[in-house]
Order: sequence, then structure tokens, then C-alpha cells
Amino acid sequence: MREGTATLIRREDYQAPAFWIRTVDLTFDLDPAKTLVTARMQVERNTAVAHSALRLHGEELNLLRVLINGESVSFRQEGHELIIDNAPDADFALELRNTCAPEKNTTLSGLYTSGGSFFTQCEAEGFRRITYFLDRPDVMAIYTVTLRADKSKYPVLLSNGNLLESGDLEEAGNKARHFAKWHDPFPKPSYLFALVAGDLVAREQRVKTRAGKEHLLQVYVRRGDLEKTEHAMNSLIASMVWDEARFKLPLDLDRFMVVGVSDFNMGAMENKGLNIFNTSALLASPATATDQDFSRIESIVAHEYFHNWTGNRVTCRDWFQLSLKEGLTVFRDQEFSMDMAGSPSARAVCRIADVRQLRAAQFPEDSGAMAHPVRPDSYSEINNFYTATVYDKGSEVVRMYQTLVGRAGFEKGMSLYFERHDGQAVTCDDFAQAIADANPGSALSVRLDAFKRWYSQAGTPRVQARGVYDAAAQTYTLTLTQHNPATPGQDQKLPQVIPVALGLLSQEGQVLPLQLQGATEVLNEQVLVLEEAQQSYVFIHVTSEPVPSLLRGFSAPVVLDDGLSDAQLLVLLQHDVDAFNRWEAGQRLALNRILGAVRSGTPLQLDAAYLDAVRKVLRHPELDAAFKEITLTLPGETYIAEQLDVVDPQAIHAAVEAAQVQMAAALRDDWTAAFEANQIKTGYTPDPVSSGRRALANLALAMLVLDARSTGDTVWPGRAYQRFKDAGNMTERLGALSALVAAHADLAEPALARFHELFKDDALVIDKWFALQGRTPELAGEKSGRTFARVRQLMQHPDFTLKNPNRARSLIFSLCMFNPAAFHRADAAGYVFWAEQVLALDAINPQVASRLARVMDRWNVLAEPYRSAALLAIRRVSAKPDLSPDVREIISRALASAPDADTAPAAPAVATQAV
Ligand code: B3K
Ligand code: ZN
Repeated sequence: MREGTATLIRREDYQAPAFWIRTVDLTFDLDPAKTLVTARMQVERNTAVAHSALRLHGEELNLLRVLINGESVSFRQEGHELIIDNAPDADFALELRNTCAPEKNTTLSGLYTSGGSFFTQCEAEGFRRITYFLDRPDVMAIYTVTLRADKSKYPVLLSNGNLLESGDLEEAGNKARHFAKWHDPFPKPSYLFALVAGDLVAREQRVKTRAGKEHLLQVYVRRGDLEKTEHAMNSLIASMVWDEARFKLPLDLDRFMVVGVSDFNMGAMENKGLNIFNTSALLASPATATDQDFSRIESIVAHEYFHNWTGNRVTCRDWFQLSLKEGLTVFRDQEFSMDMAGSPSARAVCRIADVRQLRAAQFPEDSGAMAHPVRPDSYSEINNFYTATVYDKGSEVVRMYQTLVGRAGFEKGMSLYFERHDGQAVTCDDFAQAIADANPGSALSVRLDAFKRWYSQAGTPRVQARGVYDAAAQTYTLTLTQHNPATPGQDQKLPQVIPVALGLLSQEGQVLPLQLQGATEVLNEQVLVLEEAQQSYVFIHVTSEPVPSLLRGFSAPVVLDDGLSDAQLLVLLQHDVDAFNRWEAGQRLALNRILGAVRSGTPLQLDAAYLDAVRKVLRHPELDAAFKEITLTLPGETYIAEQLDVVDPQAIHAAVEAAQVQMAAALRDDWTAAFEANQIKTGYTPDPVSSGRRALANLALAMLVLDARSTGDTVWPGRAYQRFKDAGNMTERLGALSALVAAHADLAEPALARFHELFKDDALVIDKWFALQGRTPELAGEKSGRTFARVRQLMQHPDFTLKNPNRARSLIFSLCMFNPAAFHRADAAGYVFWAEQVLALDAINPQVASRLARVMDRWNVLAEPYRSAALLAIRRVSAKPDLSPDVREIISRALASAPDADTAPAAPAVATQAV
């Protein structure tokens, strides 16, 4: 039901709840059409706040009974609230009974069915779709849950915590039902509640913590998927071991369960002791999953497991504090992945991948209509704020704490955080205070207030660095200037605390020792803490003009303008000891050339100096294959767009394509050598070295097939087809297929047909088949628009459905979000398609629709004719009267920057019509 006015919730309006719910006893009589829920709660008035009515949240529920201390009581229902005006002052028992309709629930929030089983998703506000409750994270209760269901259809009945008892139900005339009773000893907010009921099987493993306590780990999936759970189980065990070793955080439950479901709005959910996963983030076999899938699964399994402490044991006071758990947990999963990767080079590749992701998703968010601080100030639909800013920039903020207090200092800070706040619902301030208090006198604690601007100011700070070398005095003066551009609602920003890790190299690439004027220490690398709008640093005893290597390891989430020349970037690319900056120098060299072509409107022509430099990387005898692949991959089109004030997606794509074609031709022999040298003959393992080699071989093959398109060569397309057919794993098969789909239409068609035939029964692989076609790059001059036409056609494919989020994303998001040149069309057909799909999805699943709506966040920086056409499409969506609050919020924010914004609703205040 969509009704009334979508209210704007403000952070500054936070008030503690008028009541606490201390225990909850839930009984579910599970039936897909009508599930009966009985809730018995112990409720206590919060005497610390003004006396008021008990107002419980509830949505899409059919209320049957309300009892207080066993007696009926008068109540009202207003909008999405059940209001009891005369709740007692003394503690009381509240009993509610209601029904809900899981099989009709297409939103995948609350209780729903998928493939004939029951699942829940309660974060952020799904619990209120199950029963009436104080559905807010600062109300923490102890749950006991009884599930009752048909035994043959739902043999497995799961909920949070430990199993107390289970057995058959002795009901008159019906012996087909059974029950299970679960108890979670840890108080938790309702968003961490979960249940699962269905015909599932489990992989099991018993493990011991360091203290010698034994735990049962289980991964539940549908029959037939069991052999695809080994990697997830291994990842879970590795996560347990890592969290104990690095942060001394052990598993606190006897049993830890993970369950896979194919209909799911995101990757996974950290419900206490019962994590629920999108099958795409859980299931993997060499034949069906790529190296990227294996690594994504490892990191998501770890992420959800790590939430058990950062999120569940210590949770958020209110949803504005979301980054308290998400930023911190992303940081933890990134650190875990780096530690798992092992070698310094493999660690750097992890860091580079994380920064690429930040730049592709968070930087554009920070400069678009949805820009918001890591701790937002207001929202109308909290689900819209599970964003790259809250997650990925939030993680960078946590990383800066670690940079400022050191690794050991950060671990001390984490210990203090748990010592102070275990079992509580707290704020980002509490986290900051714990890290600072554990590190008195540190670079963080002396600047804590200024550091916390990272939580309140949106936008990506720009840092300019300029160095002056004085040969006579042997000094090098580095001046750093910071500026954070205006974002919606924030015109003026204060300087932020920006750790800038740096080193100096000689023109020959030797490390130059660093000694700041006035300091006695001589270092090879050091972290400057920029805190003013402008600061200068003088390094002494600098014997030759240095090349500065700044922001090493990406020490802060900023855009750096270091003004380095090509010659200086070439020194860094060849010699920097910091692998991140070595990669960055290569990206900058490419970016400079692509931006030069786009800005001047002239065709891109790669010069010999650039081609020689990348050839050297490709031929380098010591660099890892993974590093070569990531360095030879050009910057993404979204990141390139981010550097421009006015964005012409077609011009960007044309420049990138030209760069690829020229690199393919100029390095032909080296690609051949790289392809041959990186064939792996032994069995498949997803380790960083093997996956790096496969990635480089795939890139080389793509280049060789692309080059064959220009030369007319038939050998490489033929070899790609052969490799596609014979591949022993999905990484190689998909690599070969995408090389053909990108550049050899004739062989692509039979390959695509064969791929579909081979994997038609495996939904996750069919998702890849759709995604590959939706992401196929347009080729300048030849059958332009081929991808768009293909997507339109695939929408009619019998395997396509909007109801399954993975499938909808595989085709629609691939085109609209990840294929700018196919999407941004001069005839506006891409935008018309987008509007149609946002509206169609909104009727089924607002969370998925709203994510798609965000594609237009940056419509205002598009060049004409795209800009006007995009605005028309946004208005078309906006004109729909019964949009979900989710989509309405996104669209209103987008329209806030329209020329006549003052006549449109201001962002983000919105009004939706009743239906
Ligand atoms: N906490 C969940 C995300 C819930 C999203 C709700 N719209 C998964 C995670 O971040 O681990
Ligand atoms: Zn998370």
C-alpha cells in the first residue's frame, strides 16, 4: 500500500523510544497464502522520555488481536502505526496476533517465499511487515521463535540462535506438521531477526575457536547445489580464524548458519547466527563461477560473518549511523581479503580493485544528485541510503583512523570500542571516541573534531599538490591545498583531515630519504596530515630534483591533482616502490590522453612513449600477471566521465575504444606472448596467482580478437572459439566468449547459443549470459546500437523475468548502469527504456526499482542532446502518481537540480498519492 505523504526523517530529530521491548516470543504458523503470527512481548515504559502512547510499526498486516496482560485493550490504527493510548506505566505483557501473505510479497522485504521455501529480510524496516513492533535498531530484545509448518514441504525450520526443541505436532486430524523452537541468547534489534523454512540440505563442519569451544557451521542450499558450497564454507572458516587472530573476536554462538536464496534484493544479510545469502554470493564451482565470483563470495561471506561483532554485538542507535556498522565491516572484509591474498603484490591488487570500485561508484555519487555525507542528515526511505558513500567511503574513513593511529593503535581502539559498547546500540561518535581514547596524543586524537567532518560533509575533497625544488639549498617544498566542492544542501565546507602518505624518488627512480625541516627522523615514506586549507612542508637534504609519489596506497578518499608531467609519471610507473602508485601512474598516463582527445574533440592517437611504457609493463620479468592486467586495463568510462564538467558518453567511449584498438595493434606480439605464457595446465584453483594469470590471458585474448577485427585475421577469433568450447573453467570460458561477443559477431552467435544450451538449467550462469550481452560494448561505426537492440530483444526471452532481482539486474542494469555508450543514445531510446523499466519494477519491487532510478543521478552534467532527453525521461517517471517512496525520493532529488526546480518539490521533501 502506498499512501499519504512520505515523511522526511531528520537525524537531529532523534528521540529515544517511549517503550522498550525486552523479550519477544514469536510463533509462526507458516502458510504461503496466509501465515499466522503470534507475538508475546515483555514491554517496559522508558521513563527517561516524555509519557506517550505506544506506537508500533506495521505494514501490509492483517491484525487479529491485541491483548495487554491477557486482556483486550483499545487501540487505533493510523497509517502504518498501531497505537495504544493507554498502555500501562508498569511493565506489561503485550500479545498480538496477525497474518501476512508471504507468497504475494514481491518486495522481498519481510517474510516471502522463493522456490517454494520461506525466507525473511528485515533490514532495514522489514520486520514491521511480519508483525507490529518497535521496528527501530535501538530497541533490542531477546527472541524465542517457534516455527510450525507442513513437514514434507518444509522439513528444515530455522531461526536465530540455538535450537531448543523440535518434533512433530500432535494436532487433531493432522499429523503432517512439525515444529522447531529457537532461542537467541543475545539481545538484538528486529532488523537482525530471520527465519527460513523449506526443503534444504546443508554442508556441515565442526570447528573450534582458540579457547577450545566447538561450533557447528552449516551452509544450507537447495538440493543439487551442495557441491557448490565448499568455497563458501572454506571462506567462513577462514573468516572465523582471521577475526580471532586480528581482532581477538571469536564466534559467540554454538551454531552459525548460512542459507542461500535465489530471490534476494542484495548480496547477503547478517541476521544473528542465520546469515541469508543471495545464491550469487554463495554458490561456486569452477565450471560455473569465475575467479571474480570466487573472490566476491569470499569477501561477502567474510563481511556478513564480521558483522556478528561489528553490527550485531554492537549495533546502530538509528539508521543515520549505518556506516558505523557498514563502513567498519567493509574495512574489515577488505583487510581480510588483503591478508588472504598474501604477497605484497597481491595485496596491492586488492587495494587497487577496491579503489577502482570507489571511483566507479562512490565518486560519481558524491558529485551527483544523491550526494550525502557518510552519516546522512535526512532520508525519506532508508533503503536508499545503503550506498557506496555509506559503505565504501565509510570504509575509507575507517582506514584513515588506522593510518592515523597505526595498525596496533587501531586494534587497541577496537578493543576499547567493544569493552565500552558490547550489547549496545551506539553512534559513529562513540566509535570515533573509542579509537581516539585508546590512542591519546595520536594524530587522530588531537584532531578528532576536525577528523569527524568526514562524517558530516558530503563531496570528494580535491587536493592539489605542487612542489618546488631548490637545488642550491637542497630543499624540496611541497604545498598541499584542499578544496571540497559544493554538494546539494552544502555550499560551504570546512577543511578536512587528510592523511597524505608520500615518498620521493630521484629522476632515475631511486628512493630519496625524507627529512622534514625541524625533524630528526629520516624516513623512506611518511604520512603528512593535511588539516588546513593550505599547508607547506619543507624537506631538507634533498640531493636531486625529486619526483613525488603522493597519496600512496590511496591514503585518503580524495581527488589528487599533483600536476606531474608525463616524464614524472613514467618514472613512477617504472620505479615506484608503492605498487598502488605505480598502477595509478599508468592510469594517469592513459587518462591524460583520453581526456585530451575528448576535450579537444579530436580522435585519440596514442604516442610511442605511452605505448613503450605499457609494453614494458607487459614484458616485465618480475611483475605479477594480476598487476600487469590491472595496469593495462584502461580507466573505466564512468571514472573518465567523473573528470569532466560536461559529459558526452559517446565521445568518451570513442576515445576508449580507439585506445584499445591502438594498444591491441601496437602490442600484438606482446599480447600473443602474454596469452601463451599464462596458460594454466593444472587443475583449477581460485588463488590470486592463478586468477591473475587467467585475467591477463583473458585480456590478451580480448585484445587479439579485437585486433583481428581490424586486420581481418581469422586465427585468433578461431582460437577464442576453440578456447570457449574447450575451457575447463568458467573464467576462461566466459573470457573467450566475451572476446568474441565484443569483436566477432559471426562467431559470437553460435557461441552464445551453445553457452545457453550448456547452462540453461543454471540460473546464475544464465544471469551471466544476459549480463554479457547487456554489457557488450558498442563498436564505433559498425552496427552502432547493436547492444541496445539486443537487450530489447532479450527482454522477450522466455528466461527473462523482472521478478527475480538477479535476472532483472543481469540485463537491465548491465545496459543502463554499466554500458554508458549503449545506454546514452542521441535518439533517447535508452532513457525511454529506463523509464519503462523503473516503472515496471516499481510495481513489483521498489528497492530494485529505486536502484535503477539512480542511473540518472548525474543527468545534469550530460552534454546535449542527452541532458534534455534525460530530464524528460525523469519527468515521465515523476509524473506517475503512485510511485513508491523509494523511487519518489530518488527522482525528487534528481529533479531538484532541474532549471525549474523551485516549482518542483525540493529535494528530498516529497508527497506521494494514496492508492
Ligand atoms: N546489512 C545488509 C544490507 C541490508 C540492505 C537493506 N536494504 C547487508 C550487508 O551490508 O551486509
Ligand atoms: Zn554489511
